[in-house]
Amino acid sequence: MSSIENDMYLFSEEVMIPKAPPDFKSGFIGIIGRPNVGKSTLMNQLVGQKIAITSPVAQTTRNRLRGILTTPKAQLIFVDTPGIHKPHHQLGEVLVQNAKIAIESVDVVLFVVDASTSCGTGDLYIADLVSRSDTPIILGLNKIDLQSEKAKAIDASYMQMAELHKWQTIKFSAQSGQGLVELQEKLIEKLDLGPYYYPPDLVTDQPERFIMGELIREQILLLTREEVPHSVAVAIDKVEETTTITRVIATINVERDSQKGILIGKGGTMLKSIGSAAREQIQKLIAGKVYLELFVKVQPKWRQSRIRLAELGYRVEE
Ligand SMILES: Nc1nc2c(ncn2[C@@H]2O[C@H](COP(=O)(O)OP(=O)(O)OP(=O)(O)O)[C@@H](O)[C@H]2O)c(=O)[nH]1
Ligand SMILES: [Mg+2]
Repeated sequence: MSSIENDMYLFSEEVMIPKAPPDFKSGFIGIIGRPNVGKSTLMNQLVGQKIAITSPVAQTTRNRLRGILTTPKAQLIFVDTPGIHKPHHQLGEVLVQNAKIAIESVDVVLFVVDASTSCGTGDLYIADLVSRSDTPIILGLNKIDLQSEKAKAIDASYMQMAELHKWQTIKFSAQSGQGLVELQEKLIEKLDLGPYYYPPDLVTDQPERFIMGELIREQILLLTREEVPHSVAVAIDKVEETTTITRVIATINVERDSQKGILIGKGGTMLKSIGSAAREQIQKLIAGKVYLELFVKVQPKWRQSRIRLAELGYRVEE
């Protein structure tokens, strides 16, 4: 970033960032937790736009994603991470490695747990991991809308963990929005004075192409079953904009012929359903008409190969 005038900074070739007022706060907040606890749902709610895909299937998120919330007082940059779990293959290892890097590189860790069930070994494993770093930690109890009469016992199981590590706690529902204003306030309290890192109206650092690929993958997660979802990687091959329509061509990579068969479905019905649902989502993203063409390709063992993972857009750290 280079200084242009006293009150503006050059962010990219076209975008200028205003200089923040003297009492402005900013910083990076890592959203960490087990798979499926609602990390991506939370980030989408906080920034007010769907930038990360979500699904009832564990291990939905694959890359660290930034979501940006700018208020008059502060700029909060959320880093959504893949759920931390015991890895079984190279992709799993890359995902967990990415989450660990996030813990070290942020100003605050928001450790999210699913408060519709009690604290489990997966949470304790992460507690141990995050407590080894010097980054300040807040424990966030999510899904309180699902809490039943057992709420007290459930809360106590998490409070015990928080007291042990002297962590602040906060309860909320990423889905209903309950408690999120308080969460925002608490996070701002933890941040230091700082500049705008991004233009105030930007909500993510991800290019549109990446989100398009994710929206296609989301429909695959929602519409197919069993081993297919985790064997899929989507590559956007082409985006052509005309004045009336945006043409998107994408390839869905799978590992086996059988998965290709499931994805295409009888007479192409499955691929058609995925395509039309994804097209609607992409239309919302770009606020315009979309023509989506999908291809399915077998790439044996892409999850085992670090080179293929990098080619498919995963951050593979040495
Ligand atoms: N009832 C309820 N459901 C929620 C809440 N937050 C998230 N969910 C649901 O929980 C499921 C998982 O949400 P995600 O946001 O994909 O979870 P994640 O932690 O990002 O999962 P990974 O990316 O796999 O690590 C989805 O079906 C969400 O709709 C909540 O506050 N209440
Ligand atoms: Mg996620």
